[in-house]
Parts: sequence; C-alpha cells; structure tokens
Amino acid sequence: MASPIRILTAVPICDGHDSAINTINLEFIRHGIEVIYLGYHRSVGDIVRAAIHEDVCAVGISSYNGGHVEFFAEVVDLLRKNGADDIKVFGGGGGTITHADATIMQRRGVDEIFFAGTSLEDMVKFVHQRYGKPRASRPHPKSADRELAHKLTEIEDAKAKTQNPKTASLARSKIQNAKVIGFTGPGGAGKTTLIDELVLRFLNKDRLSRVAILSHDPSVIGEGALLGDRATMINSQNDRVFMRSMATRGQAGGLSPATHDCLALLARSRFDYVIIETVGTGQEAMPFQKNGIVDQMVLVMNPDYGSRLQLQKIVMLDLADIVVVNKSDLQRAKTAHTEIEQRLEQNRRDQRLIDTVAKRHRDPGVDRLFDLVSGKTQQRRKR
Ligand code: B12
Ligand SMILES: Nc1nc2c(ncn2[C@@H]2O[C@H](COP(=O)(O)OP(=O)(O)OP(=O)(O)O)[C@@H](O)[C@H]2O)c(=O)[nH]1
Ligand SMILES: [Mg+2]
Repeated sequence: MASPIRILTAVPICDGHDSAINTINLEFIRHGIEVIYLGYHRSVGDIVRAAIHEDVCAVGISSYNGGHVEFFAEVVDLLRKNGADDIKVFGGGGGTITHADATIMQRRGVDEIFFAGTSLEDMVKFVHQRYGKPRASRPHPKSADRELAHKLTEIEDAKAKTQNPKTASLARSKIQNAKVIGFTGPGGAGKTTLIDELVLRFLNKDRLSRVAILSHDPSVIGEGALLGDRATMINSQNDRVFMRSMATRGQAGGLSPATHDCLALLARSRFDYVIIETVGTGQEAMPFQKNGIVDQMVLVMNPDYGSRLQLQKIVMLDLADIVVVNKSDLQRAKTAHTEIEQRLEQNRRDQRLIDTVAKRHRDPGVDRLFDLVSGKTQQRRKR
C-alpha cells in the first residue's frame, strides 16, 4: 500500500484565525491525508523548518489578517533557498485574498489559492490530484536535516509497502550516539507540553547541543491522521531541534511500524538527545522494552486516573524509570502523588516520582525532571 499524502498546515504570524484551517484539516484527514498541523501565529521560518523536517508534499496556509502576498512568497522563497522547492505551497483566506492578489501570488510560486465559497470537496480533490502522485527521485539534499528527513520518509514508505510489517523491537544499536528518552502516558496528560519545556532546558544548558523529537499520533492503516503535537510546541521551534511527527498507521501500542528504524537512525545521527513521544496510551501499553533503544522511560500521568484500583492495572507503572504526576496544579494532584507513591513502593525498584506543572514556565518540578533526564552517562540504564 502506498503511504498517505502528508501535508503541513499553518496560520501565519500575527493571525489567530484558525477556525477555517481546523475545518479543512478535518476534511483532509477524513479523506486519507496525514495533516501535520503547526498551529496559528507561525513565522515563515517555523513553517519552512517544519515542512523540511516533516518532508511533506505541500504546505497549506490559511491567512486572514493581511500581508498574504508577501508571506506566501517568503515561504516559497525560503523553501527554494533550502533546496526544498519540491514542497509546494497553497492556501486560502476567504474574502481577504482578492483574485488580483492571487494572480501575483501564483506568479511568485504559489500553487493555488482557494476563495470564499469553494467546497471542501474541491479542496480535497485538488490535494489528491496535485500531490497524490509518487514523488520523483529527488536530487541529493543540500542540508543534513533535509537528508535525514528524506531517509525517514524512505523508512516510512518502505514499511507502508510491506503487507504486515513486522515491528522490530526497540533494540539498542551499537553505534547509538544520543541518549534516548521515551515519554508515554494517557492522552492529554501533558507529554508534549512537558517535552517542550525540557527542550528549552536542553537548549539553554549547552549552546551547541541538538535535540531530536519523534512524536506519534494515532491513525488507522491507509487512512488520514491529525499529527498535532507540533501545534503545542513553542520552544522546540528552533534550528537546533529536529522534530518529526509519525502516524501509527494501524499499529496498536503507541508507536508505528516504522518507529524502530526511524528512532535508530535518529539515535545514530548528530543529536545529543532523542526524545520519543508515544500516542496517548491505555492501561495495557508497554511501548518501550527493557534494555532497549530507550535509555530512560518516563510515564506522564494525569492526576485524574480514577482510583487506586486503576493504578494497579497500569503496566507502565512497573516499567517506567520516572513517573511524573503532571498538572499538579489540579486539586487531585496531592492524592494522586500519595497513591502512586504507594503503588511504586510495591515494585521495590529505584523509580522516581516527580510532580510537575508543565504549562507553567520555570516550574521547579520540571527542573527536577530535567536533572534526572539530562544526565548523559550516570542516568543511562545498566545493560
Ligand atoms: C470567524 C472570524 C473571526 C473569529 C476567528 C475564530 C477563529 N478561531 O478562527 C474571531 C471572532 C475570533 C475573529 C477575530 C478577529 N478578526 Co476575524 N473574522 C472571522 C470571519 C467572520 C470568518 C473567517 C472564517 O473562519 N471563515 C470560514 C472559512 C471556512 O471560509 P472562508 O473564509 O470563506 O475561506 C474559504 C477559502 O478561502 C478556503 N480557505 C481558507 N483558508 C484555507 C487554507 C487552506 C490550506 C485551503 C486549502 C483553503 C482555505 O476555505 C474556505 C472555503 O470556502 C471573517 C470575515 C469573513 N466573512 O471572512 C473575519 C475577518 C477575517 N476578521 C477580521 C478581523 C479584522 C479580525 C480581528 C482583528 C478583529 C478585532 N479587531 O479584534 C480579530 C483578529 C483575531 C486574531 N487573533 O487574529 C477581518 C480581516 C480584515 C482584513 N484582513 O483586512 C475579517 C475579514 C472581517 C472584516 N470584514 O473585517 N475573527
Ligand atoms: N492544568 C494544567 N494543564 C496542563 C499542564 N500541562 C499541560 N496542560 C494542558 O493539557 C492539555 C494537553 O497537553 P499536551 O501536552 O498536548 O498533552 P499530551 O499528553 O501530549 O496529549 P496527546 O499527545 O494528545 O496524548 C493542553 O491543553 C495543555 O495546555 C499542567 O501542568 N497543568
Ligand atoms: Mg502530545
């Protein structure tokens, strides 16, 4: 089976009109397209960096607050400058983009502008027809990030072509350079917010360090997906951070059939830390193996998990090296801490329990977590 079409969508800087793009994203997803959504108020640089890392076919921009002629053209130009002119640009902005503007924009390299009154069906048809063909072989990439992005696409495409792709276990490679930290936990517990805060600390700690993030969201085989973790990221929109979003493409358990190979490639590339985020998981999930490619496993919990009985059922509580009670600003957090502490005592292992408020900047709990995950050698699991 061919890989789904991947596109990136975003709303320009100083523009908060995201309702149109949210509707359009959903329609694309319903029609088999994988949409990486970057969110609103995004700069040209952030959009182009994300498009290159995600190796998308095209970027869809929704613009309402003016400046669209320049903004779209700058995206096209920066893609070209980065040798990424195979990534096309299209978009819309209702009545704020006139036909005359659209003519100028197309002259400056924009593929298509959609006006008020266009049906969602027509936009879906456009994307399938224009971006659905397999990509021709591409010239050798100009930058290391782009080369890495191409290789990740090749891995994903190869897995998609294999009929029941066997998932390799996350075994550690002999030539792994980076420390790999795995984050898992229920949907909405704050994994991405927490990772973004940790990335800020990684970047500040060592001015030369580079971080990679491999982030997963769920999808059914052969269908579309909303890959939305990027929209939550603020600090990770940085040239020292390489981020790739992956759909699980039908695989249960929180990861994708291509995860192992992609993660192994990232771990032996030039990063100091590789962070992997699973999809929001359930009680049975064990996305990372003991003594595998992941050096440290972090389970991020929401204080609102139910009762002690539910805690007994969460398998990752036995496996995690660090358990985080995020959202400790919420009322139930103290009780959650006590209950989880008692649950971890039964394991008689050296597991750490940390309370965080990831959505608060300079949170001391996140600082403590950073100290635990940033230790390069001493924290690495004994194998
Ligand atoms: C809804 C809306 C809001 C909502 C936004 C909610 C949200 N979260 O998005 C609220 C009330 C918050 C809002 C606020 C503001 N708004 Co307003 N808003 C609108 C409104 C009424 C509709 C826009 C919309 O979502 N349309 C629905 C989409 C689906 O349809 P469409 O626009 O026709 O788009 C079609 C195609 O272009 C295509 N398309 C659109 N984007 C994309 C992207 C891709 C990839 C593709 C393929 C296709 C595509 O899809 C549609 C298909 O039919 C417009 C007026 C209007 N009627 O257009 C004003 C409008 C855009 N807003 C305007 C303004 C000025 C503002 C404010 C600055 C007001 C203020 N003074 O506070 C703020 C700014 C907010 C911000 N942070 O940026 C102006 C912009 C003027 C300009 N650029 O010259 C407009 C035009 C109103 C006006 N006539 O003055 N706004
Ligand atoms: N109250 C509170 N909300 C938080 C905190 N951290 C994150 N959130 C909010 O929780 C919501 C989900 O956060 P994400 O970081 O997207 O959660 P996630 O675990 O990555 O979600 P999935 O990837 O969908 O599983 C967002 O609205 C965050 O702003 C926190 O410490 N306290
Ligand atoms: Mg997330």
